[in-house]
Amino acid sequence: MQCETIWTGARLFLMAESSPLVIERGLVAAKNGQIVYAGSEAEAPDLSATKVVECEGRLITPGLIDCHTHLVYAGDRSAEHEMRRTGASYEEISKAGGGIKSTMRATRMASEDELLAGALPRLDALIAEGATTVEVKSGYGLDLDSEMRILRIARRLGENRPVTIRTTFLGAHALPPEFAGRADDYISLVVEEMIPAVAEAGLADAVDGFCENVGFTPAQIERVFDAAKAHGLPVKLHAEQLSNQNGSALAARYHALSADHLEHLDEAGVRAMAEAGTVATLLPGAFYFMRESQKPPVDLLRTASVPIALATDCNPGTSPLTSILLAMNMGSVLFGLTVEECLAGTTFNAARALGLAGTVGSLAAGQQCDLAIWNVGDPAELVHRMGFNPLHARVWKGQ
Ligand code: DI6
Ligand code: FE
Repeated sequence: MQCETIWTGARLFLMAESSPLVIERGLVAAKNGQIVYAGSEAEAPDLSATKVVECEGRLITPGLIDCHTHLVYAGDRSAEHEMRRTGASYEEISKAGGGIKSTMRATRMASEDELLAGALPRLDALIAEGATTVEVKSGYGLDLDSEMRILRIARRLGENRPVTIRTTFLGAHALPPEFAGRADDYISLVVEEMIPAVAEAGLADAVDGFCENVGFTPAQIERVFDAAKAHGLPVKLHAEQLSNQNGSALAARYHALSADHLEHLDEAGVRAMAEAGTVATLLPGAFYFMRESQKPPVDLLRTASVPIALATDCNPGTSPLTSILLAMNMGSVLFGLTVEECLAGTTFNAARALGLAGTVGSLAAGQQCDLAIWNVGDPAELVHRMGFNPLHARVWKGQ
């Protein structure tokens, strides 16, 4: 078979099934931006290519996937650092004029070009570590125009860089000040105007919400999910981050792609997620940054075979993290995930959390040819080290 590019002499971390497998002396072949073969050189079919890349024993993994970010925002929350250091809580910071609403004010005032210019360096940091697919949420606009603007910029990120961008509408992130004391009315706006407009414009691939005592109630999230469903959009949910609201079970009832954070998830929630096939996306950056102590129930998730994804949650307030490798390290050190779980969490399971299973996230024929080629032999090195980037090369759609 004639291909465009063949990478030879590599160790392959296939992630072809949910159980990973390292192949020594492996080969990946690409044609028309897709993988046509990934596996051992010895068993490869007859292949020729215009370009042959000798990998000299380097490790190839699927391109990494950051399946939960809030990359597009304006403003700076570094002043909150000192408040947090001296013991202020998330709620106290918010009451003092910080928090999501301070980012909302800055974001509403920023132009599209300013927002794009602010988001690109964050995206570039992820790309530099081998990310080939990145999810981007809205949620710092909180009015129709600003939310649409954020989603348009998210799409533009994908036009400006060689990366697959998936957009998520997160209008139900926080209550904007003009709706103070009228959360149900704001949800009506989200449901009756924002979701229809966003869906009509094709600007969102999914709909998310923040189900929390400082966010929205399960009943309000249900209304958001009903509207998403009516417009054919899959849902996901920020759930059980600071308290147990049974948001994950609610998400599971709507066959959510993922429920995210999950520190306060209980056994019933785990069971509901397992039955629905909802991915558990863990966000250790936020856990670390907020110095939380309650860990997500990893053992229960494993026992119930709930797929676990890992992401940066890159946002200006609670997880100013643009390193997917550090998220993997934190997933292992703080939550006890294995190396295989960390890698599955940023490839195969992250793809599922975005509704992209079968398209990206593993090295298998028919998948988009997204590769991360690392200057390491053992996958454990990717998880073990901190603040070191061993990426040798990155391939997106075969290029
Ligand atoms: N959970 C979080 O941790 C972030 N959003 C959310 O729903 C907080 C975002 C912020 O503080 O700006
Ligand atoms: Fe988040």
